Amino acid sequence: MLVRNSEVHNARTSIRSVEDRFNRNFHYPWLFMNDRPFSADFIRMTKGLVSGEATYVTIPRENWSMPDFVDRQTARQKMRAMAAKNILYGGSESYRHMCRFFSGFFFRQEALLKYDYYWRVEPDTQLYCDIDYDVFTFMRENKKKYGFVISLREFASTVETLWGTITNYTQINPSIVHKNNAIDFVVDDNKGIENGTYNMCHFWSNFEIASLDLWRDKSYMDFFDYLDKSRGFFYERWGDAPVHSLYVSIALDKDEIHWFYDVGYRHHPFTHCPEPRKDFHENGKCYCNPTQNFDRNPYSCMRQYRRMRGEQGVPSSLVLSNHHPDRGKPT
Ligand SMILES: Nc1nc2c(ncn2[C@@H]2O[C@H](COP(=O)(O)OP(=O)(O)O)[C@@H](O)[C@H]2O)c(=O)[nH]1
Ligand SMILES: [Mg+2]
Repeated sequence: MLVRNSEVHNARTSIRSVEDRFNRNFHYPWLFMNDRPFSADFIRMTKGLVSGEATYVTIPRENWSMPDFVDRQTARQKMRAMAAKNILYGGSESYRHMCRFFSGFFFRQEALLKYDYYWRVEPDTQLYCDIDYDVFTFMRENKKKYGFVISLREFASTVETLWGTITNYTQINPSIVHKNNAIDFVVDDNKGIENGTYNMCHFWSNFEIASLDLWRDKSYMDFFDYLDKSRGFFYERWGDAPVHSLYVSIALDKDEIHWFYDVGYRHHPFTHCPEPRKDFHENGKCYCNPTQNFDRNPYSCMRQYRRMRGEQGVPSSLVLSNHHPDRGKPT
């Protein structure tokens, strides 16, 4: 969890939820990361909630600052212009450090080096369903590298040149494109990388269960480096969610991506609530309201995800029919 000291109570909400629904049976360690040293109070207020070991990490300055190749003045100007257009977090420098950190640096933190998988947890989130299997074992045994719960559209004004930058990169490095890729999740009409444009779909990265080796791979680190040098983390406001999602959609086998359909989850303002009722609600497993399931919302990208999976033909209002491929997986 990346978190500020001031968010301690929102952090506690999320920790309690992950512990109650999952970790009380598994006791996985928690790692808290912050660009400032954690306060004694933050540590006192969180240590007692976790059932595994807790580690508190201060992020090195060089992973949370503007690199030399970014011009401060230009960055300031661009931020002011985006703020004037009321673009979400358009004027925030710290938000940009956060997005760049999740895109390029969290997985390099020394305290994470000994781990193979992580679950990203954000403050003020809720889990609504018991998760009674080991999600990390699930990832390993099923050869999954990236797991998500909610997908949706990005604000185009935050990533104006991201797609162009990435397609320049794939032209220079065509070998990063996997032959069984998930491009149809991010590009409509079967157009592929060369002819397509980005449809703004991405996995919502405030929840991620993924392989750390996915990001530690030279293939990703070179990709990140290219994006970083093109300065869009500061001159635009590239989010870690589209950066992760586009890489995953291009460079992974689509079967290495997993939709954690069974995880009821909320991060303001959206909820994923598994359906149908008889499987998830009438047996006491979940307590969210299925009618608030974001997957039913036209702004959700589950339709594009299902299309990419070759599951066309299901009306979007019934996205979550009984045909979901991951139902019945180990519990
Ligand atoms: N330590 C620290 N954490 C931050 C900062 N900005 C954002 N975060 C964390 O980064 C994550 C995303 O930030 P959040 O404010 O939730 O953004 P949103 O979910 O996109 O609205 C959360 O885990 C925050 O606690 C910051 O300046 N310092
Ligand atoms: Mg958040």
